[in-house]
Amino acid sequence: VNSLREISAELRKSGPTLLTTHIMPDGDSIGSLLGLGLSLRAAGCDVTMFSADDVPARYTFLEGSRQIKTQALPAAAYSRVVVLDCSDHLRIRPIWDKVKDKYIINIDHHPTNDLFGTMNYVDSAAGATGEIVYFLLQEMGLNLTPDVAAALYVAIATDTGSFKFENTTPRTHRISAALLEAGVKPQDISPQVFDLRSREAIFILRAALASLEFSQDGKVAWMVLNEEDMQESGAKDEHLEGAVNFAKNIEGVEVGLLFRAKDDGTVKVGLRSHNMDVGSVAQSLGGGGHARAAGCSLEAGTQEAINMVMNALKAQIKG
Ligand SMILES: [Mn+2]
Repeated sequence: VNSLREISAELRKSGPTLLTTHIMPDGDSIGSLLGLGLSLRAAGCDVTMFSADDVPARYTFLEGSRQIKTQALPAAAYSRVVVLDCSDHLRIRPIWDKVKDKYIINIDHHPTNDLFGTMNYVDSAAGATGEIVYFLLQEMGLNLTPDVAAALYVAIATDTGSFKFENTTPRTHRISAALLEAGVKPQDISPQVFDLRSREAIFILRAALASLEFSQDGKVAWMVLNEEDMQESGAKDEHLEGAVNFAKNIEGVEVGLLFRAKDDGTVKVGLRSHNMDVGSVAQSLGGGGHARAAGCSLEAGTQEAINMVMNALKAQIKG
């Protein structure tokens, strides 16, 4: 891997620079994109910021977010392409064919990063790519404007789950302290980024909670949603984000499940746990994911799907 000094030197060279991030961008990708993009632009660099998918509404309050081009990649003879928060080229597949022969600078914190860049800087100890961008700006001697600081704060606060996940380190907090000194007001950012819910999301959550059931020992809690619930709530799948955690976070519960019956005869299952490896459980059912957050899709009726998952959970406990 390369050093931030080498990357800084490359970014100082002339010629247009494309900055981009992964599909379905999250707070870290948008925050890192804006943090680096606005800084380079202020330093006089010719920069295009691009996201193949639209900027999620909850991040459009960030200054400069409307300067991010979306959908179609603006044509230009880019001298280099900086890819942020992206573990492999499939995560930028809409533009990969157009950029694969360019000089690619890959900046990321995913331990699974496959070093697809010409230059690579991957620090899996960083809680967010935003932390790396912070050090890159320092290396380049660029000032933290309040707008840049807000973008990097969003990057770090979202990827660390509001500083709650195990990737939150003393360094994370030291960087955040510097961002607050540069003008970030957490009370202005958190309501927008973390607390705001659409009506659709609340309506579908109400339907999910109304369906809540528990296993006999109380350690598994599950909720069921069907197409009718989705239509009545006006909800799309994106509005289900986080709903399954309401089952997981109930006192005494170890595993929370959300069953979403679709009209095509499949049931999408979300699995969340405190300690149990539900990734293996999902895998045994043809799905996958992480140890404490996983999913699978079953061709079954709802009750059959519930039985299948309960049996797979029992098998995991025995095994
Ligand atoms: Mn990230």
